[in-house]
Amino acid sequence: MSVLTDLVAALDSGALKVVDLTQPLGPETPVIGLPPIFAASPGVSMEVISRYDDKGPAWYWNTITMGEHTGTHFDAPVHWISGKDYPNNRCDTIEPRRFIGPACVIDVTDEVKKNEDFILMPEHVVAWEKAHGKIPRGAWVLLRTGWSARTDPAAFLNVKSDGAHSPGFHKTTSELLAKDRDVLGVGVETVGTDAGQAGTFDPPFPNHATMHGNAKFGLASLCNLDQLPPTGAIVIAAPLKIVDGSGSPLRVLAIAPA
Ligand code: 23J
Ligand code: MN
Repeated sequence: MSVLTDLVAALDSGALKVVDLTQPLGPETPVIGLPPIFAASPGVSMEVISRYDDKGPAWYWNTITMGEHTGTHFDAPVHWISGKDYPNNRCDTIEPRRFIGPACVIDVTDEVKKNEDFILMPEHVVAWEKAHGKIPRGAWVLLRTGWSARTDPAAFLNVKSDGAHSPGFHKTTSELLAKDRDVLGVGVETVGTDAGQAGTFDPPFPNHATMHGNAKFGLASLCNLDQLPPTGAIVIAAPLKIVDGSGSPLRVLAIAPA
């Protein structure tokens, strides 16, 4: 079995690189704001337990509190009502094989520069496939929008008088990816896997409804997608094994040709 020793040798030689697709996680991490009629998800708070002091003379550690869907995070099927009855649909029960797959990176940075409410349509996926080949079963489809360049939290969330504005997927695109291409899930650079205006769509939050309604996953607040090729990388995205968890902050790693 040489594939694993070959993998480590390629990482050591620099033929392959590890790309960290994860944003820093801390009190400054932006969190999604839903309309005030819905409960809010708290961001990160950290409290020192001890730091080489009288509470623990030789050790440093913290208590952290946050919503499950904070920062770079994983959406499990049970997160949405459409995915609530699938077997193995929560953080602690998903088959771990399903955390790893080839990455298909769809670059719509130019479109999003022109239109911050850009919605990915099935035609865009088909055009991408003409150039790069058919999305294989079990892939992570990553929507590269350039949105992670928005390091100012206000620009990242981009909330206006009529709500948030950020790119996302059309319902029919989510259906194509989930049902026909049988992906693992989709990953985005924005705070959630639906467009900023998706609460007004029919159905509301169609990507969540469709992905999770087909037992697929979501990855939100990714970065460094510009360091990945359109195809040829793999992504490892394993959430914390939270019992009955609907999602989890996680470290998302890609292995790509250098
Ligand atoms: C709940 C309701 C709407 C949305 C979300 C959560 C997320 O984006 C999320 O983190 O899953 S859009
Ligand atoms: Mn989420």
